[in-house]
Amino acid sequence: MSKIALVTGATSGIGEAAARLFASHGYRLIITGRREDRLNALKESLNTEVLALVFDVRQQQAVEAAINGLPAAWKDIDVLVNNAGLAVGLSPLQEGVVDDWERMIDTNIKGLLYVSRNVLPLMITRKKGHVINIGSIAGKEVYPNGNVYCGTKHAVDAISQGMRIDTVQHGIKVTAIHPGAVETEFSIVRFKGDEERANAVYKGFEPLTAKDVAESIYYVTTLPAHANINDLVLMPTAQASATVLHRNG
Ligand code: NDP
Ligand code: 8X3
Repeated sequence: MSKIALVTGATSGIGEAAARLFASHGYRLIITGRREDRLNALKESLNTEVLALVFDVRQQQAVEAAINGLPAAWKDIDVLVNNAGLAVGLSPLQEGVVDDWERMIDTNIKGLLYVSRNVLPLMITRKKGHVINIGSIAGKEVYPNGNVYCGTKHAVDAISQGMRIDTVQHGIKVTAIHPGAVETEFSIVRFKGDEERANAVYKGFEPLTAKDVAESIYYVTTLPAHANINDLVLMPTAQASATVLHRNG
């Protein structure tokens, strides 16, 4: 029986690329997100068995119902990619929009926790499984106006460490992958649909693509059973830190 990967936030960007890559390597896929039309289109385009689950990771009961309701043939999840996440806004803390903060905290921290809380017991029963949490360079450094987004990604870093400690006795692997700038819908979401502002983020240098990150996600699953990459920071060559970018022109 082929392995199963569950990818949250598979309707776009890194999650979609990861789903495509795992499918190309023969995995069966559980893909999740809120946009049902995109999930269905992705499902149709993948040459493997796919289960599409529409839920908002912020809704604890919906997450629990989706995972508990998995058909028996889909419960043996080998790889969980906790990818669903977002930044909303970029402003000084003292001018921050509380609703933006709540969206980031509820999605990036609580959503990741809800999904993990429901999937980990399934892995522990089988004494194997690999959880890959998508953090960010924003979880390693704090940059101006990044305050709450950086806070949520620092939390992903800490939660990944805690998850590794708590599940090591059960043979579970936990990897955190922290990308720098990746050109996806991320900045369009951050700037609330302002495409000009979003495009400016990636001007003058070559950012990572979603596929670049997907390849790292897949790579960490290919190590032998006794070896694990705990933490991986993946940057564009032109990016030295959260704030130091070498731009042409
Ligand atoms: P995209 O905006 O392209 O994709 C985000 C994905 O997250 C979408 O599939 C979206 O699905 C899903 N998502 C967002 N909110 C929710 C929610 N409440 N419930 C369920 N799914 C949700 O961005 P990226 O691919 O770039 O982002 C993926 C991850 O990578 C995020 O965690 C992000 O923080 C992180 N990251 C991104 C970087 C970048 O520069 N792009 C760099 C470092 C980390 P839908 O809207 O259909 O629900
Ligand atoms: C996304 C990268 O630098 O915009 O996590 O925070 S950054």
